[in-house]
Amino acid sequence: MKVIENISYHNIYSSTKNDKSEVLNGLLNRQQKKISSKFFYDETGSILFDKITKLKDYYPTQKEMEILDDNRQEFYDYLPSNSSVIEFGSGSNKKIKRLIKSLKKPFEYIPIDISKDFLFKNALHSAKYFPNLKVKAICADFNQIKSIKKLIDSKKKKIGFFPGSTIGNYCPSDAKELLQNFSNILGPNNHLIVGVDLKKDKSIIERAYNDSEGVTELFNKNILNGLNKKFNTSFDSNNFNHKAFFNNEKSRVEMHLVSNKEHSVDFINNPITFKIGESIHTENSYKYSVENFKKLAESAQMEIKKVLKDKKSFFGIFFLKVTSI
Ligand code: SAH
Ligand code: AVI
Repeated sequence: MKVIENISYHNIYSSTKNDKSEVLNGLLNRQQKKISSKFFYDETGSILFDKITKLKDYYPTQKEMEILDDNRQEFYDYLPSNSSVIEFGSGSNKKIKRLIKSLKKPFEYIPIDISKDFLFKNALHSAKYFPNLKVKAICADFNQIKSIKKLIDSKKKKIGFFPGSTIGNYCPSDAKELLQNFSNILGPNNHLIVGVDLKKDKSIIERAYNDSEGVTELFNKNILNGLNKKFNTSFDSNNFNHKAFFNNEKSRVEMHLVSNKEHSVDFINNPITFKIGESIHTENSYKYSVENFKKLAESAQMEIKKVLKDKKSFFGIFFLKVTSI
């Protein structure tokens, strides 16, 4: 078997104890139960998300790829050569392939993701696809800034890449903090390229989260299977229905799991009780106007250099620059 020499693997994600209290806190004694959307991403969750990205109804991936394909020269001209390319929440490697091909002599590729097996598999794929590029795969939670920084050469020029509108899964105040954390990892004068799903007709958005093939429903319910594996609980996803709708006032899609019967689930000796119709809020997906996203980036002390959109203005890729940290 051929040994692949241009890849290294780093697993610094180890926060099961914090995860346990975070999940428990979200489910116990709350009017609106909630689970953080980061718990979607065990290996099955990552595979299901990847299936979502190929659905006709899920426009964000198609539109972001269209922007990457139609603007290769913009990326080539604007972004510096010989940089470390750091991808936050890398998932599958179809977007990074396009970005790397548009860059001048990238120095190395550093995908960072919480979903270890999926990350390592895709990083290996990237290392084989780009045999002259160093690949350093880091399994971590975005908030592990100090440990992530230790693995990255501070002297290199850096291009951060945060595609997929994963920024939309954070409420605006957390999104601001996340941008500041990324600025801290990247350092002053470096670049961050962020994919952002834009505001549009509600029916188009709602269809993307209620797809006709039912993959989003499986993805939503799989969060419970993930908890069962991680914490040895016995949630039964058949006791819940998928619900996703656009909340106009907050400009976000909300995903919920709605209990279809009265029942109780034991979570490490804490009974979590559900009434019929009671929901667990599993995800927010904020949709921004270009102006509102610019304001958010400015509030995180980032400079907005350029915004690229697809032909229908469904999706935007924002070129940001770190000013101070
Ligand atoms: N960038 C890809 C995948 C988006 S899905 C795309 O555009 O298609 C969101 C990705 O972020 C998943 O791969 C998930 O595992 C990762 N992720 C979510 N929360 C995270 C966190 N807190 N820390 C690190 N990675 C996270
Ligand atoms: C990863 N993230 C940006 C996706 C989104 O659209 O908010 C996750 C997703 N949830 C349901 N479908 C896709």
